[in-house]
Amino acid sequence: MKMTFRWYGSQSDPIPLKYIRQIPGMSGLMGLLDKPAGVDWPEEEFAALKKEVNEAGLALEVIESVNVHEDIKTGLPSRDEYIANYMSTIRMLARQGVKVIIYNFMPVFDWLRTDLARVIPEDGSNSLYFDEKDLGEMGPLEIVRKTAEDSHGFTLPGWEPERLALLETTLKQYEGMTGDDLRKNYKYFLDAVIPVCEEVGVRMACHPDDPAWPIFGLPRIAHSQADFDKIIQLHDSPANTVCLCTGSLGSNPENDIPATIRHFGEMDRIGAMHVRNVKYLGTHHFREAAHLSSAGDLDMYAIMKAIYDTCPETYVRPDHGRMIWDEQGRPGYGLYDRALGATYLNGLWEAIVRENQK
Ligand SMILES: [Mn+2]
Repeated sequence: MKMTFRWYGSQSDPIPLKYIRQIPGMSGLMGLLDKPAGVDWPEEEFAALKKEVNEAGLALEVIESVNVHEDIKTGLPSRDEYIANYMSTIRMLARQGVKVIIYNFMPVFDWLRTDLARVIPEDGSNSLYFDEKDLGEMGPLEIVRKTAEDSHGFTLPGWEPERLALLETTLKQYEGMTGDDLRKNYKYFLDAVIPVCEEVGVRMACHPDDPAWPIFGLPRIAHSQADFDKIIQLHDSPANTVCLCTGSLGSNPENDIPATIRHFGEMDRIGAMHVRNVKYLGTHHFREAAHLSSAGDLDMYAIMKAIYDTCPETYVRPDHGRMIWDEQGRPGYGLYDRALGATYLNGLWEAIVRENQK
């Protein structure tokens, strides 16, 4: 297990790399370059980022959100150009030592919350929150406006302004599209990029829908074990893997997270793990919780044990944290609670390793 931390680059992340390095057991980043979907990433820029990260004593082997252009998802003729850029970016990242690319194939919205700072009454901290009842009263455009207002000026991953500017047009393109239509376009994409990944030694890792059910009538095809079985079968290869995000899949109590980790771990189809906890408040109603098992509804020990048993070499990062100790930062991506999360997960890991060495 390689413990990593998501970081947004020195231009847009208030957390210095030095602080991340000082979290015990931290070995690297899941990093992100601030590039619009569809762009061929310039190598000089990435090389500079890698140098900065390595000089801070951290590895940069996992890149998140090399975003897939909506034209690829909707199957427009312009997709070929964007796919060519994507393949070129894969080759560039491989040259720079990247092993895993996390992405998603969700229409329009990567993830959705109805409140980015809901106070947790028990301790006065706050966290991301979702209640479908609140969403019912807001259309997609309204929720986008609200999320932008509530994000303290930070660009949130998946909510990049250039994507959202085209929201109305993009939503129209998905009208009438079924899950099977989307999977057809997905297969076209994977058939192009997975052979490149095999050639250069990179794994693509698809992130689940969040929350783990359909929203706004959009086709969503990545929110259960059965969905990911289909995704893997679209182009069966060790390079076509899952970024198993426990909090995203776990937003739906019907998903048995440890069992799903074991299922894909045993197949060697887990490229990376996002590990966090959620607290169920009702049907399609939850908030994010501290990582500790007793703070939410996921069994974090069983999750770490499933990783230990089936994919012990994978990359793990703590995921969204609460805002605690009056920290002001990007919602979900403050320093303190994610550092506590990493430390807790490392503690579980040490105990599991020691128990199993007996
Ligand atoms: Mn995640």
